[in-house]
Amino acid sequence: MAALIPFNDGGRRQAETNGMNPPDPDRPASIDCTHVGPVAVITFSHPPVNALSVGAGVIDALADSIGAAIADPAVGALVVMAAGDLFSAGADIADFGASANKLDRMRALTSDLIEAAHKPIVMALHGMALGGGLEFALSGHYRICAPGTKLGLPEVTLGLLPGAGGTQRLPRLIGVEAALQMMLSGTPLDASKALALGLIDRVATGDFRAEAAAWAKELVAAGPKRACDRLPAGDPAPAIDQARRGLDARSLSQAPAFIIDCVEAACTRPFAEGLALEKRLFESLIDSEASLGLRHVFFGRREVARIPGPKTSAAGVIHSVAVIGGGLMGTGIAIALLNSELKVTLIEPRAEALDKAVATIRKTIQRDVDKGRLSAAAAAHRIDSLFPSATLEACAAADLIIEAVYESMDVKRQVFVELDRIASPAAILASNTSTLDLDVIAACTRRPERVVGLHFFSPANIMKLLEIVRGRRTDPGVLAASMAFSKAIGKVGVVSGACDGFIGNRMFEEYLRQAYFLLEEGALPAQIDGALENWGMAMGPLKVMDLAGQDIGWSIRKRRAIEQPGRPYSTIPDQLCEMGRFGQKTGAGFYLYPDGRTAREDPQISALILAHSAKLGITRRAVADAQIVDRCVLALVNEGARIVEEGIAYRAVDVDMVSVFGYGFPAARGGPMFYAARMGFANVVRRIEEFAAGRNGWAWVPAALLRSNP
Ligand code: 3H9
Repeated sequence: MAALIPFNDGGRRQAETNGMNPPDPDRPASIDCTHVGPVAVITFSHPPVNALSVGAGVIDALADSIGAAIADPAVGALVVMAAGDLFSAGADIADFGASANKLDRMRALTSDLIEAAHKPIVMALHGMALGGGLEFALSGHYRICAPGTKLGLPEVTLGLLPGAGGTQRLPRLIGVEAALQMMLSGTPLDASKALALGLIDRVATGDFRAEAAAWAKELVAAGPKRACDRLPAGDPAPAIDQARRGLDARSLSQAPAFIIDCVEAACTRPFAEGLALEKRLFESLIDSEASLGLRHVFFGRREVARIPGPKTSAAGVIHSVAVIGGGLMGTGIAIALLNSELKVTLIEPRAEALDKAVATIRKTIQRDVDKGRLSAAAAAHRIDSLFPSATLEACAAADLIIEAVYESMDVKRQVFVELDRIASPAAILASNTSTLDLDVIAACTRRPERVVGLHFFSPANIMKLLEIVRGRRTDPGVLAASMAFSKAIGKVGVVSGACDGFIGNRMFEEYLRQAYFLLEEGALPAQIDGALENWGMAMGPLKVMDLAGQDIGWSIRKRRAIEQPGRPYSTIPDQLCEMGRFGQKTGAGFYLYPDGRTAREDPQISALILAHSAKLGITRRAVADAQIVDRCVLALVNEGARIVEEGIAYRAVDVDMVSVFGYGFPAARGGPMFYAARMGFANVVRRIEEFAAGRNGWAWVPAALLRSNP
């Protein structure tokens, strides 16, 4: 039986090496030192992203090499640079299981060796300098960049703060406001902006490596220049106050607040004290639930791209795509593909619907131009890459065909019979179905091995998740090509076996079932949504259904009543639908939407719910927010475990990534399976057994996998 791995460390075993990320023989770290006249040029390499790993020996090797060059009387200046495509993606995240003082080696390298050196040290950056990589560069006395280099401190996205001097050096270099902006957003700057702010000293005009060495030679006489010698310029109070006011009270991570504390210390306390505070707060964050969850998601989204089994090469590269269906879904998919610079043929037989789809696509692309996110030339190129057509024949040359027509087996069958006739033999035929049996769809063709499900989430140009559904006969090469396609269009692809609802909707159904039962027992919509939103869900379940359209759930429940008569739902949402309250699109659902978007509680719905409880003979009780969270979230957990148990998901992490990237589950909680692991599987089972003894306890049979994991 599969294991529910509690912490995903990117596939590496932390325990064996006292928490440090061990050297990986496939990704050897190396260091090289050459001399150009009086300049020692030190080049480090640690594929694939030059992570500054303590466990893999990168930090010690850098310290040895830099230390030796500083001590060498023949050396007048040093240049530090990296091999490969980028300078460094930062500290090695897989090192973070280590005891805190191991990371001190990185702090010693930057502060005690590099910054304190009596010879000038030039950091020569290219590609990207992120996190600890940028902090390492900031400890150098001078910085030169290749054009286009990105510089950023994205630690906040991992629930951390820059912990190797970044919070102290950055405000001194670029000022408090810009430093806060950079560290609180985590968004990198490009080289020209970095130059304007004073983060770097030069942008190379030619070969940055040669220019760095030549510059270092000139700097021999100038000697080192240190950022830590002065306090940040100007009055820091307004920027710090503004940043504090901007903190999100609902954030599960303390990192943003701690970053502000560190910057305040940089402005008011001696450098060494600021560094000490930064280290203490970094260490308190590293074991925080939010950072553990966010790091799980960091590795998890990469882990799900690895399809278990023998390594298979992708069955073709996808250059051109045809999308069939110009409805909401087809239009969104077309925009997502155009945004990824693909050629898209959009096929819609109804002229009016096709015109509407093309107009929406143009409008959406233009909005990016208006907001300054896209140049007019790039927008024109995207529009030119769209080929609208009314006939299916137009998909004959496409590498990938995505069917996004009405969710009816009869309609889809007809489309796939035609596609089989028209599409090139090398094409991949994909269905965007969210519920129908992919094997039945594939069986309509003479090439079921080339049929796959590509389940986009609405709006397809925004939502990150792509469920890649493998039918019984889907070729592994087609799955591999679909995964590569998913990465190419910037989605998080997760493979799901074929079953009703796949991974995400299957879990969501159990979650909703509990939300509706809680309405019958004593809660009202705003309490349920509020409890789950305060816990971190992007949107409460009842608001989600109002947004998606109550009629969608209604048709599924009608089908379920026939398929699963022993698993009833509350009839409250059906009563809403009978009143024509389909959610936002009709201005009313569980809530009223006077402006079409903002939910307002409706006393009529409260009365309806109370009357419904009375009709069922239920004495309504006060339901605690914590119980709402437990019931709804553990419903996700239990169904998720069952999905892993049945092999629908390869691993627990697949369930987590579907929930985080498709259903608004808080990334800082890692995903339902990660959350369950943190709670302890035995505690999860105990809670489920308590629910099983309560009202509608039939819905609570603990998944065997939960019981089998300690
Ligand atoms: C930090 O620096 C803390 C310090 O302030 C304090 C220290 C005291 N560590 O993303 P990709 C792996 S916190 C370990 O697929 P891309 C990644 O898992 C760090 N591993 O490539 C993957 O492994 P695999 C702050 C890392 O081209 C492989 O490298 N820095 C790290 O799509 C390829 O990665 C960040 O938050 C790492 N730091 O994107 C930046 N980074 O092949 C994190 C990557 O086994 N990194 N890996 O699946 C990134 O944002 C992206 O990797 C990057 C490249 C944009 C650089």
